[in-house]
Amino acid sequence: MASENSSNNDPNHLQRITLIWIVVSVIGDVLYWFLVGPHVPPGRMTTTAKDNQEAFNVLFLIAFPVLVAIWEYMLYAAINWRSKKAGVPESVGGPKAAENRKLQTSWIVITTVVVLLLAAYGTVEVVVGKGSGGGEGPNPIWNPSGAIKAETAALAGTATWSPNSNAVLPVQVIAQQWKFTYRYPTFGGFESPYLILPVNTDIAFNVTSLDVIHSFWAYQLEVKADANPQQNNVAYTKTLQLGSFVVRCSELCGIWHGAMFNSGNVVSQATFMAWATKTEAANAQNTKVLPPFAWTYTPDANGAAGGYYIDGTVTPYSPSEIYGSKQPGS
Ligand SMILES: [Cu+2]
Repeated sequence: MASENSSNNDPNHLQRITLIWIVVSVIGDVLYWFLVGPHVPPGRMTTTAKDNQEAFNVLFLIAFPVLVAIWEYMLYAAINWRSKKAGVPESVGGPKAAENRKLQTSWIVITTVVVLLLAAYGTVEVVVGKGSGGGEGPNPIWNPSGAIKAETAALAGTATWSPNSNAVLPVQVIAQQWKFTYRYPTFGGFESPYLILPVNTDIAFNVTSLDVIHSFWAYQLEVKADANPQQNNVAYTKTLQLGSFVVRCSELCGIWHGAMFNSGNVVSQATFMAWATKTEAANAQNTKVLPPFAWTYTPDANGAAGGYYIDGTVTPYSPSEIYGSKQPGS
């Protein structure tokens, strides 16, 4: 601070700093919102991705003025109040700063309000975003309408989905060392190594694991849910745009964890329908030897516990495990 007797001739620093701060913050925020905001990852392929992008952009709008305030003050102080200029040997905080009630109160009030508003905003985003693409466990609190009905029907084997039906599409994500498999209960429960989804559709991901803990992370869909053995972890999103996306395992799960990824596509509802019905028919023989659709599966290599293969006996191996045996139903 300048010395007491010269303070009357000083320009009004606070006013000057405030003015610069407002101009730089507004210009920066406007440029960001229109030029950068729409391109921020993970894009807008799903409702959760779009919400995520918007939330990030709102946080940036709030954070940028704070950043500007700190940088600007440092720069302003270095230029105007460095010791040489002020004629003091070294810069020290004066009584003006230490006893400034107004400044201290404003600081506490402003930072408290910002933090509380962000907490409220984050909570609202989770609720409105139906869990925001995160795994909500086996009994999700926030559901898209019709989701519970679709999941109950999926388990009963009576779930259907067709274009323009507005029905929720349940998709099971089965993780194992070191791959993801996707099961479609509305199409006879066939399994696919590719995640194909129809556009403009609510998707209910039912994520589970056959062995260790994995995590299903479909980056461009903004869906991330832990895959735990014997658990059905549900996550929702709604597809909005056509395109391809990448799925990665995001939980260290063994030596080939880094290679545990695959990809998928959001396609038109008609294309999805054609793919699903064709794959259902092509896979019918294989689907028969799979365990019936369930929320979780017990890997049971020899079938002795009756969990994994439909051998229906207590013989050590199911027919499909005996080399050269006929496939059931063939
Ligand atoms: Cu994994």
